[in-house]
Amino acid sequence: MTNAACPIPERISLNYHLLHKAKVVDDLRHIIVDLSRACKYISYALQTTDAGLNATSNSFGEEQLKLDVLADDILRQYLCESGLTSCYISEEQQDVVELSSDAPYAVVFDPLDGSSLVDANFSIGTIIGIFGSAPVVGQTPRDMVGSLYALYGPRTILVYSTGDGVHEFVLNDVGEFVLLREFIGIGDDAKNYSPGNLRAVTDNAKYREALNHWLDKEMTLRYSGCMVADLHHILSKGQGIFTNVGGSKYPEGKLRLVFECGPFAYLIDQAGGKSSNGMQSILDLKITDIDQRTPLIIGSSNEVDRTVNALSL
Ligand code: FDP
Repeated sequence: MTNAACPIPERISLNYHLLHKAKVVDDLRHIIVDLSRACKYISYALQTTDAGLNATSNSFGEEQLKLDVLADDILRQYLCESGLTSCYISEEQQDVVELSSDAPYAVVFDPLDGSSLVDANFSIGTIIGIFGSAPVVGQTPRDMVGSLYALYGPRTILVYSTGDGVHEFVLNDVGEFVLLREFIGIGDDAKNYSPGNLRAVTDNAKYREALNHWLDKEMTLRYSGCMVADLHHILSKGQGIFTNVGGSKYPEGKLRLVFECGPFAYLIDQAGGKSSNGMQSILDLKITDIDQRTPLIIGSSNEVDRTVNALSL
């Protein structure tokens, strides 16, 4: 509620936006604000911490960078503090982590997506999905009540949706996320393409054909190797297509449904775009395993349809 004593502020903070624009219930607002505080801390850690390798590997056998572990710890700490999380699933943890059984939300996250790019000083990000109940296994990404990501680039950006459009915030000099753009939209046609797991074209002839189509159409290649940055590019430019499909090395593509594809499918759908695994919307894929991988074709709807068709012919 606004009144004379509380005029509409010049700068709209994330908290204000959640309260007055998205009008989400208080618990959801609080957990999103707490998660944004974790992202702020991660952003700071990226600028000030050694990017060396940690001597451990994660549950999927990948080398964990120190920063991966740190980002995972920071998110856990804020989720514990919020008291609103019954359990969480992190790309850096082997199993579901139980917190307060009677709390309302189950949270899924990739604490540092694209972390192999840290030493090259490329942009990286954090991806988060929020479910209104546990367990997450058995649900679909459509069941989420909110999704957000942070992009750590020249500026730190936070983008969220709670089912009423997609909204973008920038971290300002005093450490507050302030509104940049509301109701970000994605057009139906793509001019940019972002082809992940491109090594698959050596043994996936249909993926090679899809690539040839983009080359023949003289579309513009925009691929950084960090999913958060590459999908933020699509949201930011209002068009584009991103793919990560299978070949012999990664038969289902490289990306994971729970922490990567699901949260982004929710956001892109809210922006008017579309996602598919080649057969159905990512939003309708049942989560059967926390480390489940899925092919992903996502972005401008006409280009998603055309590419799905090309890949299935
Ligand atoms: P990374 O392994 O560096 O964490 O999560 C997987 C991911 O990054 C995505 O961010 C990125 O889109 C993808 O891998 C890159 O895959 P390719 O190298 O196969 O293109």
